[in-house]
Amino acid sequence: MYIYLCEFLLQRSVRLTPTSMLYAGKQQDGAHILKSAQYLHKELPVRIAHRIQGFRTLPFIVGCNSTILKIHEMYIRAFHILHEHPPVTDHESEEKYTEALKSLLDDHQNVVTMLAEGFSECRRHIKDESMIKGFLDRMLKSRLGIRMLVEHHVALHDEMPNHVGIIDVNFSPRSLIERKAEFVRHICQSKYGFAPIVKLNGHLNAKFPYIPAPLDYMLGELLKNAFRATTESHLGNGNNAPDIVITIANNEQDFNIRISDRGGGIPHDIVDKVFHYNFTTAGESMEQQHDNYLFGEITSPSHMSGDSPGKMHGYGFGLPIAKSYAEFLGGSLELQTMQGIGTDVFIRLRHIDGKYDSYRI
Ligand code: ADP
Ligand code: K
Ligand code: MG
Repeated sequence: MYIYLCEFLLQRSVRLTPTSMLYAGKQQDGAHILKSAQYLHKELPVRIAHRIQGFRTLPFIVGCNSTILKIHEMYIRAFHILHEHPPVTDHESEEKYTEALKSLLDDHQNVVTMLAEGFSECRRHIKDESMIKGFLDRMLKSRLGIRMLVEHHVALHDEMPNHVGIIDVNFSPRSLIERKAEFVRHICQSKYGFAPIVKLNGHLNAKFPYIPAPLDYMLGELLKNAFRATTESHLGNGNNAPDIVITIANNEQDFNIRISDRGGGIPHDIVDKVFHYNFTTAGESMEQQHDNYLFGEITSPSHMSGDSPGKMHGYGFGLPIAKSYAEFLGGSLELQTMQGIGTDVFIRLRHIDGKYDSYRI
Protein backbone atom coordinates (compact mmCIF):
# COMPACT_ATOMS: atom_id res chain seq x y z
CA MET A 1 0.00 0.00 0.00
CA TYR A 2 2.63 2.50 1.09
CA ILE A 3 4.63 1.97 -2.04
CA TYR A 4 1.96 2.76 -4.47
CA LEU A 5 0.66 5.65 -2.46
CA CYS A 6 4.07 7.30 -2.93
CA GLU A 7 3.73 6.88 -6.65
CA PHE A 8 0.49 8.89 -6.56
CA LEU A 9 1.90 11.50 -4.22
CA LEU A 10 4.51 12.30 -6.87
CA GLN A 11 1.93 12.84 -9.58
CA ARG A 12 0.64 16.31 -10.17
CA SER A 13 -3.01 17.01 -9.65
CA VAL A 14 -4.72 18.51 -12.72
CA ARG A 15 -7.12 21.21 -11.62
CA LEU A 16 -9.85 22.50 -13.91
CA THR A 17 -11.26 25.99 -14.26
CA PRO A 18 -15.05 26.25 -14.05
CA THR A 19 -14.89 27.98 -17.45
CA SER A 20 -13.33 24.94 -19.06
CA MET A 21 -16.07 22.80 -17.46
CA LEU A 22 -18.72 25.16 -18.78
CA TYR A 23 -17.46 25.20 -22.33
CA ALA A 24 -16.26 21.59 -22.59
CA GLY A 25 -18.69 21.08 -25.47
CA LYS A 26 -21.46 18.56 -25.27
CA GLN A 27 -21.41 15.80 -27.86
CA GLN A 28 -24.44 13.84 -28.97
CA ASP A 29 -22.63 10.50 -28.65
CA GLY A 30 -21.73 11.28 -25.02
CA ALA A 31 -18.00 11.55 -25.77
CA HIS A 32 -17.77 14.48 -23.33
CA ILE A 33 -19.05 12.23 -20.53
CA LEU A 34 -16.55 9.54 -21.40
CA LYS A 35 -13.74 12.11 -21.35
CA SER A 36 -14.89 13.46 -18.01
CA ALA A 37 -14.91 9.94 -16.50
CA GLN A 38 -11.42 9.24 -17.87
CA TYR A 39 -10.15 12.46 -16.32
CA LEU A 40 -11.61 11.49 -12.92
CA HIS A 41 -10.27 7.96 -13.19
CA LYS A 42 -6.77 9.37 -13.39
CA GLU A 43 -7.21 12.38 -11.13
CA LEU A 44 -9.11 11.11 -8.10
CA PRO A 45 -6.55 8.57 -6.82
CA VAL A 46 -3.92 11.35 -6.85
CA ARG A 47 -6.09 13.68 -4.79
CA ILE A 48 -7.18 10.96 -2.39
CA ALA A 49 -3.58 9.80 -1.90
CA HIS A 50 -2.77 13.30 -0.66
CA ARG A 51 -5.63 13.20 1.81
CA ILE A 52 -4.42 9.85 3.16
CA GLN A 53 -0.96 11.31 3.53
CA GLY A 54 -2.52 14.18 5.49
CA PHE A 55 -4.03 11.71 7.99
CA ARG A 56 -0.67 10.01 8.35
CA THR A 57 1.03 13.22 9.38
CA LEU A 58 -1.48 14.06 12.12
CA PRO A 59 -0.15 13.95 15.68
CA PHE A 60 -0.52 10.48 17.16
CA ILE A 61 -3.14 11.51 19.70
CA VAL A 62 -5.39 12.89 16.96
CA GLY A 63 -4.76 10.11 14.44
CA CYS A 64 -5.76 7.53 17.07
CA ASN A 65 -9.13 9.08 17.78
CA SER A 66 -11.71 6.52 16.72
CA THR A 67 -13.75 8.93 14.57
CA ILE A 68 -10.69 10.35 12.82
CA LEU A 69 -9.44 6.82 12.29
CA LYS A 70 -12.75 5.87 10.72
CA ILE A 71 -12.50 8.75 8.22
CA HIS A 72 -8.89 7.81 7.46
CA GLU A 73 -10.06 4.27 6.68
CA MET A 74 -12.87 5.58 4.48
CA TYR A 75 -10.29 7.42 2.39
CA ILE A 76 -8.11 4.32 2.10
CA ARG A 77 -11.13 2.34 0.97
CA ALA A 78 -12.06 5.01 -1.59
CA PHE A 79 -8.50 4.99 -2.87
CA HIS A 80 -8.60 1.23 -3.42
CA ILE A 81 -11.99 1.27 -5.11
CA LEU A 82 -11.04 4.07 -7.49
CA HIS A 83 -7.50 2.99 -8.17
CA GLU A 84 -8.44 -0.59 -8.87
CA HIS A 85 -11.44 0.29 -10.98
CA PRO A 86 -11.00 -0.93 -14.57
CA PRO A 87 -10.30 1.82 -17.12
CA VAL A 88 -13.21 3.66 -18.71
CA THR A 89 -13.27 2.82 -22.40
CA ASP A 90 -16.89 2.83 -23.52
CA HIS A 91 -20.41 3.71 -22.50
CA GLU A 92 -20.85 0.57 -20.43
CA SER A 93 -17.65 0.90 -18.39
CA GLU A 94 -18.44 4.58 -17.88
CA GLU A 95 -21.80 3.67 -16.35
CA LYS A 96 -20.18 1.25 -13.94
CA TYR A 97 -17.58 3.81 -12.95
CA THR A 98 -20.23 6.47 -12.37
CA GLU A 99 -22.19 4.07 -10.16
CA ALA A 100 -19.06 3.56 -8.05
CA LEU A 101 -18.61 7.33 -7.80
CA LYS A 102 -22.21 7.85 -6.73
CA SER A 103 -21.97 5.31 -3.96
CA LEU A 104 -18.73 6.89 -2.70
CA LEU A 105 -20.43 10.30 -2.67
CA ASP A 106 -23.09 8.79 -0.43
CA ASP A 107 -20.64 6.98 1.83
CA HIS A 108 -18.68 10.18 2.40
CA GLN A 109 -21.71 12.37 2.97
CA ASN A 110 -21.10 12.85 6.69
CA VAL A 111 -17.36 13.32 6.65
CA VAL A 112 -17.50 16.98 7.74
CA THR A 113 -19.68 16.18 10.73
CA MET A 114 -17.39 13.30 11.60
CA LEU A 115 -14.32 15.55 11.40
CA ALA A 116 -16.04 18.08 13.64
CA GLU A 117 -16.91 15.37 16.13
CA GLY A 118 -13.50 13.74 16.03
CA PHE A 119 -11.61 16.99 16.53
CA SER A 120 -13.92 18.14 19.30
CA GLU A 121 -12.98 14.95 21.15
CA CYS A 122 -9.23 15.16 20.85
CA ARG A 123 -8.11 18.66 20.03
CA ARG A 124 -7.72 19.77 23.65
CA HIS A 125 -4.53 17.71 23.65
CA ILE A 126 -3.07 19.85 20.87
CA LYS A 127 -1.42 23.17 21.60
CA ASP A 128 -0.63 24.03 18.00
CA GLU A 129 -3.76 25.70 16.62
CA SER A 130 -2.16 26.37 13.22
CA MET A 131 -1.44 22.68 12.70
CA ILE A 132 -5.12 21.82 13.12
CA LYS A 133 -6.23 24.72 10.98
CA GLY A 134 -3.75 23.71 8.27
CA PHE A 135 -4.98 20.14 8.22
CA LEU A 136 -8.69 21.00 8.25
CA ASP A 137 -8.39 23.80 5.68
CA ARG A 138 -6.57 21.51 3.27
CA MET A 139 -8.88 18.61 3.98
CA LEU A 140 -12.09 20.60 3.52
CA LYS A 141 -10.94 22.45 0.41
CA SER A 142 -9.72 19.28 -1.21
CA ARG A 143 -12.91 17.45 -0.31
CA LEU A 144 -15.00 20.30 -1.73
CA GLY A 145 -13.00 20.17 -4.97
CA ILE A 146 -13.38 16.40 -5.29
CA ARG A 147 -17.10 16.55 -4.63
CA MET A 148 -17.60 19.39 -7.12
CA LEU A 149 -15.81 17.41 -9.84
CA VAL A 150 -17.69 14.19 -9.11
CA GLU A 151 -21.08 15.87 -8.76
CA HIS A 152 -20.41 17.71 -12.00
CA HIS A 153 -19.66 14.46 -13.77
CA VAL A 154 -22.79 12.81 -12.37
CA ALA A 155 -24.90 15.85 -13.30
CA LEU A 156 -23.62 15.81 -16.90
CA HIS A 157 -25.87 12.76 -17.36
CA ASP A 158 -29.00 14.77 -16.56
CA GLU A 159 -30.59 17.33 -18.81
CA MET A 160 -31.45 20.02 -16.28
CA PRO A 161 -32.76 23.19 -17.94
CA ASN A 162 -30.27 26.09 -17.72
CA HIS A 163 -27.56 23.83 -16.37
CA VAL A 164 -24.29 22.40 -17.60
CA GLY A 165 -23.51 19.76 -15.03
CA ILE A 166 -23.51 21.58 -11.68
CA ILE A 167 -23.18 25.00 -13.31
CA ASP A 168 -26.33 27.11 -13.33
CA VAL A 169 -25.88 29.21 -16.46
CA ASN A 170 -28.46 31.72 -15.29
CA PHE A 171 -27.69 31.87 -11.58
CA SER A 172 -29.53 34.48 -9.51
CA PRO A 173 -27.94 35.26 -6.12
CA ARG A 174 -31.23 36.80 -5.09
CA SER A 175 -33.28 33.64 -5.54
CA LEU A 176 -30.72 31.49 -3.76
CA ILE A 177 -30.58 33.90 -0.81
CA GLU A 178 -34.38 34.17 -0.66
CA ARG A 179 -34.78 30.42 -0.69
CA LYS A 180 -32.17 29.89 1.97
CA ALA A 181 -33.45 32.71 4.20
CA GLU A 182 -36.99 31.37 4.00
CA PHE A 183 -35.73 27.94 4.95
CA VAL A 184 -33.82 29.09 8.05
CA ARG A 185 -36.56 31.57 8.99
CA HIS A 186 -39.20 28.88 8.97
CA ILE A 187 -37.28 26.69 11.38
CA CYS A 188 -36.43 29.65 13.61
CA GLN A 189 -40.10 30.59 13.72
CA SER A 190 -41.24 27.13 14.76
CA LYS A 191 -38.56 26.90 17.43
CA TYR A 192 -38.64 30.35 19.05
CA GLY A 193 -42.13 31.45 18.09
CA PHE A 194 -40.59 34.36 16.23
CA ALA A 195 -37.99 35.03 13.62
CA PRO A 196 -36.44 38.17 12.18
CA ILE A 197 -37.35 39.27 8.68
CA VAL A 198 -34.70 39.15 5.98
CA LYS A 199 -34.52 42.16 3.64
CA LEU A 200 -32.55 42.20 0.41
CA ASN A 201 -31.14 45.16 -1.46
CA GLY A 202 -28.48 45.99 -4.05
CA HIS A 203 -28.19 44.20 -7.38
CA LEU A 204 -31.32 42.12 -7.09
CA ASN A 205 -31.54 41.41 -10.81
CA ALA A 206 -27.99 40.13 -11.24
CA LYS A 207 -27.77 36.87 -13.18
CA PHE A 208 -24.66 35.03 -14.35
CA PRO A 209 -23.28 31.50 -14.69
CA TYR A 210 -22.24 30.08 -11.34
CA ILE A 211 -21.90 26.90 -9.29
CA PRO A 212 -24.43 27.47 -6.51
CA ALA A 213 -23.84 24.47 -4.24
CA PRO A 214 -20.92 25.64 -2.07
CA LEU A 215 -22.42 29.12 -1.76
CA ASP A 216 -25.71 27.52 -0.75
CA TYR A 217 -23.89 25.81 2.09
CA MET A 218 -22.03 28.95 3.19
CA LEU A 219 -25.21 31.03 3.22
CA GLY A 220 -26.89 28.39 5.39
CA GLU A 221 -24.12 28.64 7.98
CA LEU A 222 -24.02 32.45 7.97
CA LEU A 223 -27.78 32.80 8.12
CA LYS A 224 -27.99 30.36 11.01
CA ASN A 225 -25.48 32.52 12.89
CA ALA A 226 -27.35 35.74 12.10
CA PHE A 227 -30.75 34.28 13.05
CA ARG A 228 -29.37 32.81 16.24
CA ALA A 229 -27.70 36.06 17.34
CA THR A 230 -30.82 38.08 16.54
CA THR A 231 -33.30 35.77 18.28
CA GLU A 232 -31.13 35.17 21.32
CA SER A 233 -30.54 38.87 21.85
CA HIS A 234 -34.30 39.52 21.63
CA LEU A 235 -35.79 36.68 23.64
CA GLY A 236 -39.03 37.85 25.24
CA ASN A 237 -39.12 40.77 22.83
CA GLY A 238 -39.53 38.92 19.55
CA ASN A 239 -41.84 41.43 17.88
CA ASN A 240 -39.03 43.94 17.99
CA ALA A 241 -36.39 41.65 16.53
CA PRO A 242 -34.50 43.76 13.99
CA ASP A 243 -34.33 42.71 10.33
CA ILE A 244 -31.38 40.90 8.85
CA VAL A 245 -30.29 42.94 5.84
CA ILE A 246 -28.52 41.31 2.91
CA THR A 247 -26.87 43.32 0.15
CA ILE A 248 -25.81 41.93 -3.22
CA ALA A 249 -23.18 43.76 -5.25
CA ASN A 250 -22.20 42.49 -8.67
CA ASN A 251 -19.39 43.66 -10.95
CA GLU A 252 -17.36 42.31 -13.87
CA GLN A 253 -14.78 40.58 -11.74
CA ASP A 254 -16.64 39.27 -8.71
CA PHE A 255 -19.79 39.53 -6.67
CA ASN A 256 -20.26 40.32 -3.02
CA ILE A 257 -22.83 39.44 -0.43
CA ARG A 258 -23.04 41.29 2.89
CA ILE A 259 -25.14 39.87 5.69
CA SER A 260 -25.89 42.45 8.38
CA ASP A 261 -27.51 41.49 11.61
CA ARG A 262 -28.31 43.46 14.74
CA GLY A 263 -27.87 40.54 17.05
CA GLY A 264 -25.65 42.34 19.53
CA GLY A 265 -22.25 41.68 17.98
CA ILE A 266 -19.47 39.38 19.09
CA PRO A 267 -17.91 40.17 22.49
CA HIS A 268 -14.28 41.40 22.55
CA ASP A 269 -12.99 38.39 24.40
CA ILE A 270 -14.12 35.89 21.77
CA VAL A 271 -14.00 37.81 18.50
CA ASP A 272 -10.50 36.53 17.74
CA LYS A 273 -11.59 32.95 18.18
CA VAL A 274 -14.76 32.69 16.10
CA PHE A 275 -12.81 31.48 13.05
CA HIS A 276 -11.14 28.70 15.01
CA TYR A 277 -12.41 25.22 14.19
CA ASN A 278 -14.45 23.90 17.12
CA PHE A 279 -14.82 27.27 18.81
CA THR A 280 -18.46 27.77 19.74
CA THR A 281 -20.60 29.48 22.33
CA ALA A 282 -23.41 27.00 21.76
CA GLY A 283 -24.45 25.17 24.85
CA GLU A 284 -23.56 28.04 27.16
CA SER A 285 -27.08 29.22 27.78
CA MET A 286 -30.32 27.46 28.63
CA GLU A 287 -31.92 28.43 25.35
CA GLN A 288 -29.16 26.73 23.48
CA GLN A 289 -29.33 23.50 25.39
CA HIS A 290 -32.70 22.60 23.96
CA ASP A 291 -32.30 24.33 20.69
CA ASN A 292 -31.07 21.44 18.65
CA TYR A 293 -33.89 21.99 16.19
CA LEU A 294 -32.99 25.38 14.85
CA PHE A 295 -29.28 24.94 14.95
CA GLY A 296 -29.15 21.24 15.34
CA GLU A 297 -31.28 19.76 12.60
CA ILE A 298 -31.25 21.95 9.59
CA THR A 299 -30.81 19.76 6.60
CA SER A 300 -29.46 21.55 3.63
CA PRO A 301 -31.16 20.94 0.30
CA SER A 302 -27.66 20.90 -1.15
CA HIS A 303 -25.82 17.69 -0.88
CA MET A 304 -22.69 19.22 -2.32
CA SER A 305 -21.24 19.99 1.05
CA GLY A 306 -22.22 16.48 1.89
CA ASP A 307 -22.81 16.89 5.56
CA SER A 308 -25.90 17.22 7.61
CA PRO A 309 -25.53 20.85 8.64
CA GLY A 310 -28.08 19.91 11.23
CA LYS A 311 -25.41 18.46 13.41
CA MET A 312 -23.00 21.26 12.73
CA HIS A 313 -24.23 23.67 15.26
CA GLY A 314 -22.34 23.44 18.43
CA TYR A 315 -19.22 22.13 16.74
CA GLY A 316 -18.07 25.61 15.84
CA PHE A 317 -17.32 24.71 12.23
CA GLY A 318 -19.69 27.17 10.49
CA LEU A 319 -17.47 30.23 10.14
CA PRO A 320 -14.14 28.51 9.47
CA ILE A 321 -15.68 26.23 6.82
CA ALA A 322 -17.49 29.11 5.13
CA LYS A 323 -14.20 31.06 5.03
CA SER A 324 -12.19 28.20 3.63
CA TYR A 325 -14.83 27.52 0.95
CA ALA A 326 -14.82 31.22 -0.02
CA GLU A 327 -11.04 31.07 -0.38
CA PHE A 328 -11.25 27.89 -2.42
CA LEU A 329 -13.69 29.69 -4.73
CA GLY A 330 -11.17 32.45 -5.38
CA GLY A 331 -12.69 34.83 -2.89
CA SER A 332 -12.77 35.79 0.75
CA LEU A 333 -14.96 36.00 3.81
CA GLU A 334 -14.54 38.77 6.33
CA LEU A 335 -16.38 39.70 9.45
CA GLN A 336 -16.82 43.00 11.21
CA THR A 337 -18.64 43.34 14.44
CA MET A 338 -19.83 46.27 16.54
CA GLN A 339 -20.10 45.14 20.13
CA GLY A 340 -23.53 45.93 21.46
CA ILE A 341 -25.06 46.36 18.00
CA GLY A 342 -24.46 43.59 15.49
CA THR A 343 -22.30 41.86 12.93
CA ASP A 344 -21.60 42.20 9.22
CA VAL A 345 -20.22 39.30 7.24
CA PHE A 346 -18.83 40.00 3.76
CA ILE A 347 -18.42 37.29 1.16
CA ARG A 348 -16.55 38.09 -2.04
CA LEU A 349 -16.58 35.50 -4.82
CA ARG A 350 -14.96 35.34 -8.25
CA HIS A 351 -17.07 35.04 -11.38
CA ILE A 352 -16.58 31.96 -13.51
CA ASP A 353 -17.65 33.40 -16.86
CA GLY A 354 -14.12 33.59 -18.20
CA LYS A 355 -13.76 37.37 -18.50
CA TYR A 356 -11.22 37.39 -15.68
CA ASP A 357 -9.09 34.74 -14.05
CA SER A 358 -11.12 32.54 -11.83
CA TYR A 359 -10.11 29.69 -9.57
CA ARG A 360 -9.31 26.04 -10.20
CA ILE A 361 -11.28 23.14 -8.87
P1 ADP B 1 -21.34 27.56 15.77
O1 ADP B 1 -22.45 28.29 15.08
O2 ADP B 1 -21.43 26.08 15.66
O3 ADP B 1 -21.15 28.04 17.19
P2 ADP B 1 -19.62 29.15 14.05
O4 ADP B 1 -18.23 28.95 13.58
O5 ADP B 1 -20.68 29.34 13.03
O6 ADP B 1 -19.97 27.92 15.01
O7 ADP B 1 -19.65 30.40 15.03
C1 ADP B 1 -18.75 30.45 16.13
C2 ADP B 1 -19.26 31.42 17.19
O8 ADP B 1 -19.16 32.75 16.71
C3 ADP B 1 -20.72 31.24 17.56
O9 ADP B 1 -20.88 30.24 18.56
C4 ADP B 1 -21.07 32.62 18.09
O10 ADP B 1 -20.65 32.78 19.42
C5 ADP B 1 -20.21 33.55 17.26
N1 ADP B 1 -20.93 34.16 16.13
C6 ADP B 1 -20.90 33.78 14.83
N2 ADP B 1 -21.68 34.57 14.06
C7 ADP B 1 -22.22 35.50 14.89
C8 ADP B 1 -23.11 36.62 14.72
N3 ADP B 1 -23.61 36.94 13.51
N4 ADP B 1 -23.43 37.35 15.81
C9 ADP B 1 -22.93 37.04 17.04
N5 ADP B 1 -22.10 36.00 17.26
C10 ADP B 1 -21.74 35.24 16.22
K1 K C 1 -15.87 28.59 15.03
MG1 MG D 1 -22.70 28.62 13.12
